Amino acid sequence: MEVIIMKELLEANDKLAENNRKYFKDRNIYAVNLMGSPGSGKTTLISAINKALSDIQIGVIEGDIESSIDTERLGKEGVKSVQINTCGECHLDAKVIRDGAEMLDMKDAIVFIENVGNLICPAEFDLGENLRLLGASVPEGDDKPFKYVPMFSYAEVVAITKSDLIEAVGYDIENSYKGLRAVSEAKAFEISCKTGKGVNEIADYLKNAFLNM
Ligand SMILES: Nc1nc2c(ncn2[C@@H]2O[C@H](COP(=O)(O)OP(=O)(O)OP(=O)(O)O)[C@@H](O)[C@H]2O)c(=O)[nH]1
Ligand SMILES: [Mg+2]
Repeated sequence: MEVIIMKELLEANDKLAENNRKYFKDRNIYAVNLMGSPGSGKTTLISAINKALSDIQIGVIEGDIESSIDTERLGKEGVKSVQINTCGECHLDAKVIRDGAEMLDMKDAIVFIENVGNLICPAEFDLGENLRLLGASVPEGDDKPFKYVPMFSYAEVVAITKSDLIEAVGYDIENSYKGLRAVSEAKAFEISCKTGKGVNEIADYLKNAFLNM
């Protein structure tokens, strides 16, 4: 019985995600579903990309279980953002993304959807995004692609964040690529928002994808 309910729930979500895709297309929005563990550097990455892309409008739909810390932080930097509190839910779904997109009310923009910090559940929910981006931070360990296969295989682009900490935490980057390549052909960027490494590269990648969609 539980299996049937879950299947129905995901099918209903997929229909709403298709509507979202049309909504984003009609408004010339390139939507990026940014997933990753709690504290993997998602908001910091959005902030850095926003600074790198001064000629492109950026909007953010922020998903958190509680609080508006991330939207307040982005607001101070002049980034238009809306906050969704899931009140305990471990992922965002297509319904709340539509509500968030209407609140954000933007067009001709790259819109980041910062998903709830979680390396498991968000990989089951299509939001109608254009791109699934995973922020996988160095302090989490190089073995994560081997252990969280659904998420690493769901992502179309992987940002290896906090690369300035590679030596400090003994991160074996070859091992992380070995795990990633076993399950995915996702494009990978090595990024540090502290030193700026890789920020312009991922920003340009998103800009090109937006301008050529
Ligand atoms: N050393 C280093 N620290 C970073 C980097 N990026 C982010 N951080 C730090 O990592 C911590 C978490 O960053 P956030 O951007 O808030 O992470 P998040 O994924 O948005 O966190 P949640 O929204 O709570 O899941 C903060 O203390 C950041 O300053 C980086 O490139 N290098
Ligand atoms: Mg955040």
